[in-house]
Amino acid sequence: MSDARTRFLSVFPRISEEMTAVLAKEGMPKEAIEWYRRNLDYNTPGGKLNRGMSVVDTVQILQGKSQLDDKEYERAAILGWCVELLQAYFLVADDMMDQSITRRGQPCWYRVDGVGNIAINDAFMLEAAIYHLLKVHFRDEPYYGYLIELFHDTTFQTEMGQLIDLITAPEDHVDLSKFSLRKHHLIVVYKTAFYSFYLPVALAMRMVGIKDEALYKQALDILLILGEYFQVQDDYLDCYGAPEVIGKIGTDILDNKCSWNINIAVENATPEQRKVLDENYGRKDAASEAKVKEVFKASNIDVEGRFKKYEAESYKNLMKLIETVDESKGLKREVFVSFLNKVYKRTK
Ligand code: GPP
Ligand code: MG
Ligand code: MG
Ligand code: MG
Repeated sequence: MSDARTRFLSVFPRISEEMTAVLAKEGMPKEAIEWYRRNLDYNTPGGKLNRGMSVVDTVQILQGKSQLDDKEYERAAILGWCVELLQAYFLVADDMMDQSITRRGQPCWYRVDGVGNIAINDAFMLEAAIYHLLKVHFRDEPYYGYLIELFHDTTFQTEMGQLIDLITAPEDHVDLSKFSLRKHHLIVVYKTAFYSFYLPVALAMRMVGIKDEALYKQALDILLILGEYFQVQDDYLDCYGAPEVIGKIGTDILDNKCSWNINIAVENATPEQRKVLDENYGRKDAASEAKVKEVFKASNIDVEGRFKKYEAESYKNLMKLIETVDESKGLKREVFVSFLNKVYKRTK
């Protein structure tokens, strides 16, 4: 495990302690305290931690330091863990909505024995931890209001994205003519890019005291493109990633999702291939799913090949865009390069 990951993970037990102590102080019974601890531990720290660690990395880059001292590190890491708590909150809920089976190599939380619909409340309690931690650790900072606003705004944007993701994928009615790469673009920017890419960097920018609103706009413009690229990878891996590597079993074809793969297939399909897609996409059975995957493989469609091309082009375009950042204003190109390199050609 990398040193950076170990150091970031070492802050989590304190967060889990601090949050369960809140329930103890409120006089909650032991079962409730233990339930919350298990919820926090099961759902928060098991992922790649890219989002959370990017808060720390960005603070470090913007301050021009090779290492943050312990106090500075802890504060940046707490903000990073707030982003990971937001992610945990979304994933617990998303897995119920997508009827997913596994997440991070273990059963989705709602599928754990005895959890079920309680997972809805557990998701809310993961979100509540964010605002408690912000209050305890940042209330006296002049930028406290900005932190709260960033979490509220990006949460709302993500929920809008999740809404269009879900209503574009009705369970009882498959209509591929409703899909398009334009619609896909809107879905992925809202459901993923704001909270996964803009939020961590903007939090770090507030923390180091950047005030120039134009710099936030410039960061947003780059990070939304990076976030779109990341969600296209997620869509691609849903079909082509190895479940034991990505830690989850893909459900996009069964769920009738407006994913990148199906849009590429629809754009390039012959009428015969289109008929196969129309008859098999979004059906809840493995045989139909296999037929869709076969069409994805056809040489005129070649989702895999087109993805590799898209990936290489995205990297080139993003690097070009990053080069336009004028470092004399207080932003650093390295913030974006470092984030891009964390996700480029990822397999999980
Ligand atoms: C990723 O979609 C988007 C989210 C996890 C945001 C969920 C938002 C909510 C408001 C609950 P996805 O379903 O493709 O992710 P995955 O492939 O990891 O299930
Ligand atoms: Mg989803
Ligand atoms: Mg999902
Ligand atoms: Mg997905």
